Amino acid sequence: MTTVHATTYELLRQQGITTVFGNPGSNELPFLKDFPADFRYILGLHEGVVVGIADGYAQATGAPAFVNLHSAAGTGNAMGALSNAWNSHSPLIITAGQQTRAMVGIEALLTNVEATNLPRPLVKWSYEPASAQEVPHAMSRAIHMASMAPRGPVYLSVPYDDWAKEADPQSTHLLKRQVVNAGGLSDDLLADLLEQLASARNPVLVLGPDVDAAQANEHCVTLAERLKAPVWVAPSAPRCPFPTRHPNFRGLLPAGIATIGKLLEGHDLVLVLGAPVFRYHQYDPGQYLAAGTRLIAVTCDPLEAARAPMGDAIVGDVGLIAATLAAHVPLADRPELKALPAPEPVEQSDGPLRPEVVFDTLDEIAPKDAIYLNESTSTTALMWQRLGMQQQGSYYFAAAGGLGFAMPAAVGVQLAQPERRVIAVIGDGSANYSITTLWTAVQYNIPTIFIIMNNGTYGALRWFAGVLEVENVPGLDVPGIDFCKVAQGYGMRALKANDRGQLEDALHQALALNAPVLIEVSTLGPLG
Ligand code: TZD
Ligand code: CA
Repeated sequence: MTTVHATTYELLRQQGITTVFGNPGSNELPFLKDFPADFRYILGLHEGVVVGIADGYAQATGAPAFVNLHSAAGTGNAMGALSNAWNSHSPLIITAGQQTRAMVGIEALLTNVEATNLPRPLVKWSYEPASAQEVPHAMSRAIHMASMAPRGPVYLSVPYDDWAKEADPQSTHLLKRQVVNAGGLSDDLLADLLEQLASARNPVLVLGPDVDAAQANEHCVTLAERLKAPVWVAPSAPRCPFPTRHPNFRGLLPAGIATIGKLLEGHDLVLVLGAPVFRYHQYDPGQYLAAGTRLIAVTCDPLEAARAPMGDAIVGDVGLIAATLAAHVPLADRPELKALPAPEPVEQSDGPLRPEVVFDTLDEIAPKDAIYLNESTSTTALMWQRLGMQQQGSYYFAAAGGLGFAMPAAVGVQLAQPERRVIAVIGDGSANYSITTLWTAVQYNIPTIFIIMNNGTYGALRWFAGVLEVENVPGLDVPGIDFCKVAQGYGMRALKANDRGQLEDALHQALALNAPVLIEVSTLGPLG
């Protein structure tokens, strides 16, 4: 007889999924039993870390990543990470073990009560098969649901007694199924869009994370060069969709309504590709767009299109549409754009270091194709100004702003892209949400470099307290953590950098090693 276990593993194999990111419990052991030799298991010590690693891996490979969590408690621990994965359209197949069917109704210990409701609303689809025979079919649905546009996390709860049962012989139909999206522009839509672009006097491009996810950065370069249009990155950016040293690049849009409206003033047409319109943050009321500015957004996500407060939207394949526009848009009859001046260098030889110095040092020493993960919240704008990020897939940030993403995601990205070095720039506050990531990086020798920006405080919240004009707020400082000792406790090499010279030395040492390293830098806070 062929078991549900054997059939499901064969399905995963045929669908190209052979890595399991997990943290196991008793409900999951029957699934993990006789773990096939051609599969690999990556153990994370907390479920937020497990989903964070899988999220980084899924984003960097562009393929679905498989996660196995423990029942309700494991799922609950993963919810913060799931909020980021939901917002970044990360194709995650999150499975969780359920109690044995005979004991779900009596709610034995480790029953996942109303399992399918637990991860909502942060999943596209959530399911528990009605019978053991349905498990391979449900897994097949999960894979295709996660992978189809708009991609995103799905959830599957499987009672642990299902794995040993006999599979439906017709499950073999599922093994090699391919389900693909086709979502280019119709001739009419293309003609209309080209006409709008050609007749615009002063168009501007605003690019979002799904450009990078669609591997369409180069198409956007061509499009910007042919339109001779400036390029902004959409606010609260989770990825980098355009080379930051390109002459047309203007920077990261700030995340306020009025500020964006004013910044885009004077442009008669705003073309947004691959971003929600917009992911605002601080409340900055005002005009979404100045009078005389029109906006058209191209997105893979109908929910994004529907909820935008202004402009028209086209729901389709962002990569295909960017490629089509780049190939067809005529060369504009306007002067070429000039690059913005480089930011002023900051002279400082002793510490604590200004964040500008950290980024300038990184930019000078790190490989040009380094991949950056950012969770140093008060220094994001400086990072975008001072780091050259030229290639596809060079930057990742928590798409929902949920901290605890960048450390594990850095490990997932490094696992997906061993040929490029991953550098995670992490605030001392943010580092604590997923600190156990260090253990996984050490145990699997995943050579991510973690740079801890230690200013002793939740700097972004100090800034926000000023924006909101609130005073005497408790809980904003995090003094007294020795990150080198913490890293060493997890078995990781760790270096302290108290001034620029020490940072340079530490970076050279870390880059020479094929192993994970943590560098703790004393930095000045945002208020000096
Ligand atoms: N908890 C979670 C899971 N996500 C969050 N975004 C926050 C809390 C709130 N939060 C921010 O939005 S920024 C921030 C917190 C606590 C401070 C992070 O401090 P840091 O970086 O040391 O990492 P900076 O540069 O000092 O701000
Ligand atoms: Ca900090």
